[in-house]
Amino acid sequence: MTIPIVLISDEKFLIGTHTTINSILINSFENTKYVFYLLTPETVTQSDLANIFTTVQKFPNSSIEHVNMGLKPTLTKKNWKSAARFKFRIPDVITDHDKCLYLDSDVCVTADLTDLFNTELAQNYIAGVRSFLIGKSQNHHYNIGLPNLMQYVNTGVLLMNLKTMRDEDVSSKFLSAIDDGTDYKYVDQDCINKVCYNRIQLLPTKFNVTCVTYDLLSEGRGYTQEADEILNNPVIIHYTRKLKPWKAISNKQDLYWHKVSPIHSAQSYQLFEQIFNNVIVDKLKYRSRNKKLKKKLKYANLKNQKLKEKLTAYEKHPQNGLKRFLYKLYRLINNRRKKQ
Ligand SMILES: [Mn+2]
Repeated sequence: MTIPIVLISDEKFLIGTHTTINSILINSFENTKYVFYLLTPETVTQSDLANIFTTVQKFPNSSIEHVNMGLKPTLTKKNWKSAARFKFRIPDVITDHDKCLYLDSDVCVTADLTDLFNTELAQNYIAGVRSFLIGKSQNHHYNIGLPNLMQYVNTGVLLMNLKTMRDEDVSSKFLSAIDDGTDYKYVDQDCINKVCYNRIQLLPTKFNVTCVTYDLLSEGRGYTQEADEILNNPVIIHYTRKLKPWKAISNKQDLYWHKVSPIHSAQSYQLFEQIFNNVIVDKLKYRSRNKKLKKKLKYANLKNQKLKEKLTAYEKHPQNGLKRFLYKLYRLINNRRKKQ
């Protein structure tokens, strides 16, 4: 089974793309062939992509192709992500396939994607997971000119019916939707949902578990029927928070990102997890003494045993600045220095 997967990234997001791709590869079945298409603006060079290519080459079943999309589109709206325009062009760019999966670079995958890819699309343009946004703003459909939000999907994970979209020139419809005078809140997501309305198939929530979904369900709210499966066996986790998991770690879900990140060694991850569990889960009640902690960490190197001992002493770390603390740890594990 060959599964084409489309990703879009600029130079800043490549760290996410790399982990997304690695998570797919390490969880794939033996006979699944992934063909990645990485769409970037022209500012992304071959050397920026060297690490990602090296990762893909470790899996002889899979391959990756860099698609230079030219200039970064100019932003006419504040909430308009430049990558979105590239997303609209996918049906016209990926002409070798009738169907593909599109994934954001802030998702990670925990299982093989053959089942998801085999979802029958019939005449629908796309399949996606219903957005939890629905609960947050009741008038959203009215604002974007839709009768309801029953099929309003999160566009970070999409199964795309490329053939039908090409036949009906959906790319052009996306592009004209942007400028139809509507005041979109989530520009690309709104345009895609608007144009595809009535031609959208819903997927089980486990295929796009966003931070919002995760938080709601772990608090015992939301769809209860699927809750256990979504919380314990999500197929795709989507880190929708502004603070991405490669910038800070604040919960268990963020920790999984680091488990599948190609940057870590298994050992450093284990240590990381151990510290996380000690620090976050048990020690939240301790008061803040952040400065001292920072000073200590500055001279530490997590990879050696001495530091491991030192870290036991850090358990009295602050509740404030928890994210910073974990971020520091993350940097130390990777021997990264902050660029000044
Ligand atoms: Mn996303």
